[in-house]
Amino acid sequence: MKPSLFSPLHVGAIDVANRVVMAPLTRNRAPGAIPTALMATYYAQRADPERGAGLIVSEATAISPQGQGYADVPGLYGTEQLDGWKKVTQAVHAVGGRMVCQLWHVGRVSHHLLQPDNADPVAPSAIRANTKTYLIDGEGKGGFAQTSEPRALHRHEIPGIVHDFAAAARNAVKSAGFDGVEIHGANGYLLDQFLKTGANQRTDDYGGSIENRARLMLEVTRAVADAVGHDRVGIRLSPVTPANDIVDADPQPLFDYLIRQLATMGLAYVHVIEGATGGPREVEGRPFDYAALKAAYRQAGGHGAWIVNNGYDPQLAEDAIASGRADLVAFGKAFICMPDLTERLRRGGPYQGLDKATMYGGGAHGYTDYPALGD
Ligand code: 8OZ
Repeated sequence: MKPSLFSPLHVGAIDVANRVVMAPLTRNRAPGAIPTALMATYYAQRADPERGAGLIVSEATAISPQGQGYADVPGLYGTEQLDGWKKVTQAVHAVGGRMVCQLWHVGRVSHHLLQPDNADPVAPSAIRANTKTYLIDGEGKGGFAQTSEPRALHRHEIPGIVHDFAAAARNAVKSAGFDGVEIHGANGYLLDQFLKTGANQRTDDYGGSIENRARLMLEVTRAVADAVGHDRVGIRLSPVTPANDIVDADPQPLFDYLIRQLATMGLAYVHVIEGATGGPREVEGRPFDYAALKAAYRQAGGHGAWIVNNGYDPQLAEDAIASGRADLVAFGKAFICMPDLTERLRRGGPYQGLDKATMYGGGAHGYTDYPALGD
């Protein structure tokens, strides 16, 4: 029988009850980087697999103070943060949900006001991203600000970045109770910056050739897999997104190499953003063959699940699963405004819309007060 959005699946060591994934969504509601009780409510509302996600990917979570690039995003490096996350995972597990934590280092997409000792953000090269980050002003109100000029990481600092990813992964699974982790390799953040020519002009063994530019992401993935078990690790990629001012001169061979290396690591899943993150599925001037990417992964021995994301409507999602083009589909904005999205997909609606004004920062409004069917 053909699988549907409502079929169960083994995602590495994680058994999921359906193929509907809640995508990672930054919501800026963790003051001091500490997850709150309100966050536990929000995730638990979306975690019952009868009505909600088969798998939740947490909002992007900083692996270290240096990895932070926005106000009020959570972290994974301090005891209070881990205790906060523990309450979230307990609430999710109590309703039968599954949840992985997205491991995040923003690299150059930060502001010195968000960095330890007001230091410059770090990056592969000292090239500023033409993008904005989110700060809290003196009055406690949120606002967007241009990112700061970064400094290039010294060669000797790179093992520390790998170490921070592995330590955060261990914290996530062993202390905070997550079912696994997702490495944030997408959207113009640190690992994507190393990967792509637009941000990486290094002349050492982490820059230049495809092999060199992919080195950090592969080292991080191996270290994280060693820390928590390869079958509890996923990775998120965005081959052609322009998010956060990122670009690569020739993404198809870059991602072909990367995916063939990842295929040897026994990962639980690969999660691919197709097109411009949160925007069009086709990016002008940046064609990309996603079927070839998946074929290369399978050909090189990659057995894990394949998650697709970006602009999926119910029909496109069902077709992706039924055709075998993907094993799971991740929904972002739809899960913000429909906690019971899976139930609505099963019934063919009704669907309700998103209030964009409450996406980043704030409290319960636009967060835990979207009604489910029958509320
Ligand atoms: C929206 C706002 C801030 C951060 C990403 C973590 O794009 C993000 C993000 C999205 O991956």
